Amino acid sequence: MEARSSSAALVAAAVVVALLALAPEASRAERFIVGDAARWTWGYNYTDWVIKKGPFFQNDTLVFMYDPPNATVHAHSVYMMRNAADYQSCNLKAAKLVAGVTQGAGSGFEFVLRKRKPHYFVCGERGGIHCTMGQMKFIVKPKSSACRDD
Ligand SMILES: *[C@@H]1O[C@H](CO)[C@@H](O)[C@H](O)[C@H]1NC(C)=O
Ligand SMILES: *[C@@H]1O[C@H](CO)[C@@H](O)[C@H](O)[C@H]1NC(C)=O
Ligand SMILES: *[C@@H]1O[C@H](CO)[C@@H](O)[C@H](O)[C@H]1NC(C)=O
Ligand SMILES: [Cu+2]
Repeated sequence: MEARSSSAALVAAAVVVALLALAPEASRAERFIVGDAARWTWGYNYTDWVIKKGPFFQNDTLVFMYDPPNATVHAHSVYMMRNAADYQSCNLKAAKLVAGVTQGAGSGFEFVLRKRKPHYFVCGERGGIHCTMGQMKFIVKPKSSACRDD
């Protein structure tokens, strides 16, 4: 009797484990506020943030939060650099606008990491000075969500 109920419990536990393993990948995607409490702003080390928060996986969401500019608040934006060289030098000439100066307001601007390629994010304000001097830049290369082990 004792043995039978404990083996029933084992079977039940195995079923739960099997169901968890079958859970769709998408439901495990995570959502990250870029910079956490600092949000998207001048002078925060986003390279360090990426190291601490990573790894990132395909379909995870990055949320960029920043206030729209006014007399006292400086403008920020989000651009994607085309390659590592442009990222290193903060050369915005071929950069693609991802979110304009007002799009980080409220609950923020969401970017889903759909592709497993390096994403070179920078702030494009002041002709690249927010990128060069303000450290508003980071690289994320999402891993396959099949590799998520949590
Ligand atoms: C990512 O999300 C899309 C849309 O929800 C889905 O079709 C795709 O299978 C997902 N990819 C992965 C690797 O989870
Ligand atoms: C930002 O963080 C990275 C990674 O921890 C570090 O290598 C770099 O020196 C930091 N930058 C500054 C300006 O402190
Ligand atoms: C500028 O925006 C900030 C943040 O949204 C707000 O707290 C502040 O009151 C605004 N200042 C002016 C002068 O509108
Ligand atoms: Cu900026």
